[in-house]
Amino acid sequence: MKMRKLLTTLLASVLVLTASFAAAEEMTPAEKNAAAMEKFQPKVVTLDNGVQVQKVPNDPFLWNIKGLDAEHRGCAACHDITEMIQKMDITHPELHNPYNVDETIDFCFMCHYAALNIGDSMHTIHMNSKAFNQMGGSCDSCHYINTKSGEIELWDHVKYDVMMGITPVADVQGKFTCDQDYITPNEEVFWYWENNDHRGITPDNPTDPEILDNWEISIEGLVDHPFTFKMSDYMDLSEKRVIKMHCVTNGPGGAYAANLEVTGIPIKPLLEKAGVQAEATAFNVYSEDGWVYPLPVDYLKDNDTFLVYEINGQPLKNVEGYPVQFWGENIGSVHYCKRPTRIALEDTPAQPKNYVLKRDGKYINKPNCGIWHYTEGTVFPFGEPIQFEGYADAYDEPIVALEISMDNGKTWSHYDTPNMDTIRLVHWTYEFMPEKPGSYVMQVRAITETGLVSPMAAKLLFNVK
Ligand SMILES: Nc1nc2c(c(=O)[nH]1)N[C@H]1C(S)=C(S)[C@@H](COP(=O)(O)O)O[C@H]1N2
Ligand SMILES: [Mo]
Repeated sequence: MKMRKLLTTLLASVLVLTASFAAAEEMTPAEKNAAAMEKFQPKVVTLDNGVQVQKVPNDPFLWNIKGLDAEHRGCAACHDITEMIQKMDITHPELHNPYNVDETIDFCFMCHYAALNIGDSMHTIHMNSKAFNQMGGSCDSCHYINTKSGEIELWDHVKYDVMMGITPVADVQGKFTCDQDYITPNEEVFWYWENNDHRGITPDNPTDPEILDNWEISIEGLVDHPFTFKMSDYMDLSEKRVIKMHCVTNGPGGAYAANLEVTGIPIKPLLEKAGVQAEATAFNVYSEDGWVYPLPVDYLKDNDTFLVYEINGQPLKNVEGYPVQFWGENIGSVHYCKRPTRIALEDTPAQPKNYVLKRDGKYINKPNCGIWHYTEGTVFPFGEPIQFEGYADAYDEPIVALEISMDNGKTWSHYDTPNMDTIRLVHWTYEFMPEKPGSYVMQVRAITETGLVSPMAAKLLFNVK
């Protein structure tokens, strides 16, 4: 739908351009300038929720529109990534946009950076796409060719470096707060079904209430007394805890992170009853379809684990793994096995697949942080302070500071976040009062105890009018 709209707009502008060029020859320079000033203004769109959005800054030279064609470049010019990947003829896990944060190509890279190189498939798909070719798509649609270095970059990665008309604010000042008490509302909780076969098919399991009570899990393997129990057998042990859930494949600036009050049966007393044998090295929670990410038995010493059946007082939804999901402290949520049927103590190798996604030996998304709620290009009224909000997290490492830049990374204002634990997300707020109307880009990055800095800052373009 978006494609067709873009195509019509493109065709229409080609017609207008042809007509106006003919006329332009007869215009005085002043008339020509006035016509150009009108024609090459960035679009302001009003979304269904009433929010006004302008994705490209105004600039006096009409550079962004005429010189860069900025409105027709980057993934979002044609796609909503969450919708688009479902339309592909190869299945993918369902994605969505909690906290109103759009998916970007950087989410795709999380799975497709090493194997199944996304660059290869993107080139094949676009070059063979009728729509892309009919629209006059080219290398420039997705890329920026850096004429100084000769590098082929991604437009989405460099657009704020090359567009004009962004107001820089050096050493930006604002009112900063941080806490870990924030609870993500249920409707903002992401879900992710990859499944053991990696086909990404979200299952459609029944959610009748009696299924929870009757759900059976066995404790087996290297234990003295293996046994099978029903959830109803141990409901009275239940505890409520606030624990984060952070997907290890959450892209830089992404929104696959939540702080939730969960209710669950602690696993420690069940393991005590079973009697874990000394040879056991791995604590493996298996789903009915075989999904398992082994954890070392030692992990259980310092971290609590739960069979969770409520999130913020609500039963799990089908997509969250109704009736039960395994949760643990200080691990990436790839370990949060949904619909577990077996807890097996084994003597196999085990390492937390916590968080450590590396490209060229470097982290891609640790530490991570995001700016919530505002659509890219949101227009705010001048004269009122803007309330920004988001999260930061580094899986197993505490966040010690956040840094904010509004001059494209030249200066960073530093805000300490003392005494943060790794069991919950860091939630931050920032109140910013723009001194004048214009377009601004806010960048946020997080810093951990060992000095890691977010490899890619979270960014948001906004306008003040
Ligand atoms: N059985 C099963 N459990 C699973 C998965 C899965 O595909 N199948 N996905 C895992 C991943 S990668 C994440 S991030 C979390 C997401 O939990 P949620 O869907 O409840 O948000 O579930 C984990 N548990
Ligand atoms: Mo995940």
